[in-house]
Amino acid sequence: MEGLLKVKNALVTGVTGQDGAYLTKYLLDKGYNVYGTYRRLSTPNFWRLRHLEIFEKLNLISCDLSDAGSIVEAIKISKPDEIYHMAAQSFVEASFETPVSTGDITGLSVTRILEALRQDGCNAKFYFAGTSEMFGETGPRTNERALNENDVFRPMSPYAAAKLYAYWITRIYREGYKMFTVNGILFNHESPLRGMEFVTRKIANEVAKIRVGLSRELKLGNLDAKRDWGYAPEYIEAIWLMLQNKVPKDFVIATGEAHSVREFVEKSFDVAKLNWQDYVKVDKRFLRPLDVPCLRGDYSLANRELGWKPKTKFIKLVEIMVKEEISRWERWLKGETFPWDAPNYPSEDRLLTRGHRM
Ligand code: NDP
Ligand code: GDR
Repeated sequence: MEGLLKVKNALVTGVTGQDGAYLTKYLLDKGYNVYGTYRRLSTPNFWRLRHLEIFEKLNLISCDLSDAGSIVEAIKISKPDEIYHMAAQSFVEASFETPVSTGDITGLSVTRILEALRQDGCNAKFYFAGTSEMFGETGPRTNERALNENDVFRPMSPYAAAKLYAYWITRIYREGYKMFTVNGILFNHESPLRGMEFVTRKIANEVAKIRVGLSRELKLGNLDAKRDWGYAPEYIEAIWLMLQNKVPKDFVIATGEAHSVREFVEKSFDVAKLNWQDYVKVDKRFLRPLDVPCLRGDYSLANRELGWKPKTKFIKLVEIMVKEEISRWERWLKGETFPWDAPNYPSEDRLLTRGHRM
């Protein structure tokens, strides 16, 4: 009988990013035929897929989210049973610099995909990568209350506003056209494959460079912000479970704990056996026009209905990230080459734009 089971096709947008790469590996391991979209760049960006040793195993399709035709083409080529829409302009800070293109890529692209599916009569199940940032100001000032699927959304950035538009479009197509579309409301999830701009990877990388003698300071913005940080590979399982659920439904995925950026800094320097106060400087260029003070998630619905719960808690996550970064820089100093972004990453001092003018 096993030979008669149809191999499922999955279309994953944004396979060059953290979640797209982990999700592709997860689906390949489950026996899926995976089609992944990437956008044409002047220099290819496949280091995460090479790190996970899956670059040769997936089918790559060039597709830009601003280009509806390329989305239609990706659906035609892949004939998907399941679509995981992970691609986005995902950096909150950058959304203040490019609010219009963030609205287009992070928000409107979802309508492009759903409309392409509807017009094609394609029955693929659709996952949208929603975010805790949509809660924005609803997040309490302190971490006494965790947010769930019934809390009100009050976004505080162009990124969060774009995601909220896409969240509603996903629900509208579900209710209006009876399509199987779901919103994951995922809180921050991190890993050694995280983009370098995000605060956890930025901290882990700089602490490691200080440890091996390649840097002397770490410049950060708001140290008081609190986030609910989980381990990315575990969140991928929750994403998959949402599309296996009998009914299309939205779920919060989180650890249930919030910690401040300051705590992440302290624990990271502890792992490297250094005193954080000797190295950390607050630089106002890293402050945002608005910043959500605290986000903590209540994952009990996902626990009850999907059987999902987080395993890796805060201290372990910090340890995984800092140890991996120290090991990478040590290998690099020995002359080893391996798939990794850090050595080519310029100092943020050379990259900042809007912050310089504030
Ligand atoms: P990343 O920033 O690591 O990856 C984003 C992906 O989107 C990359 O593959 C990127 O391609 C692609 N992309 C960006 N712009 C375009 C475009 N115009 N056309 C085609 N592709 C594009 O994000 P994550 O993996 O961390 O997150 C995945 C998704 O989940 C995102 O939608 C994010 O907003 C959301 N999310 C993430 C959370 C987290 O904590 N990680 C929490 C909640 C939601 P390229 O490599 O070329 O830049
Ligand atoms: P976030 O992640 O905005 O929560 O969005 P990020 O790591 O960028 O910021 C977390 C908090 O740290 C504060 N912070 C700094 N942030 C950055 N990047 N750099 C700094 O130097 C710095 N100093 C302090 C920020 O102000 C903020 O409060 C992430 C993304 O993955 C989104 O795509 C996703 O939707 C949400 O998580 C959930």
